[in-house]
Amino acid sequence: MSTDIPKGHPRYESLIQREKIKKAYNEGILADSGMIAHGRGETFDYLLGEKTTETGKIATKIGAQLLLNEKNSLISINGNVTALVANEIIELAYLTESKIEINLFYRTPQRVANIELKLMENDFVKKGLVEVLGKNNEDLKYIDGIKSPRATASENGIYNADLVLVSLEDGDRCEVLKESGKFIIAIDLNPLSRTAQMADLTIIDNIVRSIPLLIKEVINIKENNKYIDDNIIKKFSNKKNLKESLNIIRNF
Ligand code: PTJ
Repeated sequence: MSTDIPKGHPRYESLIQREKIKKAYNEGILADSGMIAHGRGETFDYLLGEKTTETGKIATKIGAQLLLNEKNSLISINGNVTALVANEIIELAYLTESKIEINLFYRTPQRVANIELKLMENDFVKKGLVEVLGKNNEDLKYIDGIKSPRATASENGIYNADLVLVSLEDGDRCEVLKESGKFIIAIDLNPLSRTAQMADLTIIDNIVRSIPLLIKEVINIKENNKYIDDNIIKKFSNKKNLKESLNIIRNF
């Protein structure tokens, strides 16, 4: 059931996200477990004050620079990401010349087709300006270590990418991606999740805020030459970043 949510509602943003999640489920884009994952995210978002933290902002700036630096970068998307930020992800991929890959934990041919259809509504994809991989007609390989449908990877995409941006990812797969030598940027609201802990750079933020902010930072770097200094990148400690995020939650 869809509801008209009044703009003045104190939980407007949160309720709009729920509507998007429900719609994507009804369209066969979201896995049923995607609703549970979203609920877990909501809890952490609440505890983080439902805004991008200072540590989240720094991680995002660095993430933007790394995405621009890396020529072989890939953005992995699943049902939840498609539900919440499909167009924004495509814009980010376009701006950073990254490929997109549909990579599902609960992979079914029907869900892949539904997600592909959704992405095809976007002009960048329609015009072939952003490449979408991981589709049904591809001969997918298995990422070493996980012999299940959720571990499939396109040879020209995740399998051979040097930098992978993952969001709302499963910890096992993040670990395997990391072990295969890739640099992993993760977006996850839970600083304790295995994905957050395994990644090289974790943006602890809601994807609905972090992707638009990544886009803003990428544009800032490209158009205003606001490069992030190498020293800042080298000095960045993901462990410290996660600890600071946990402290924010503790002091809530
Ligand atoms: O579409 P599929 O088949 O690939 O399935 C996707 C889900 C999300 C169901 C699957 O990857 C899964 O079960 O994920 P987990 O293990 O529940 O992990 C999801 C993580 O994302 C949790 O740490 C949540 O806190 C976090 N999260 C949830 N919503 C958001 C979020 N992080 C950022 N932004 C959100 N909006």
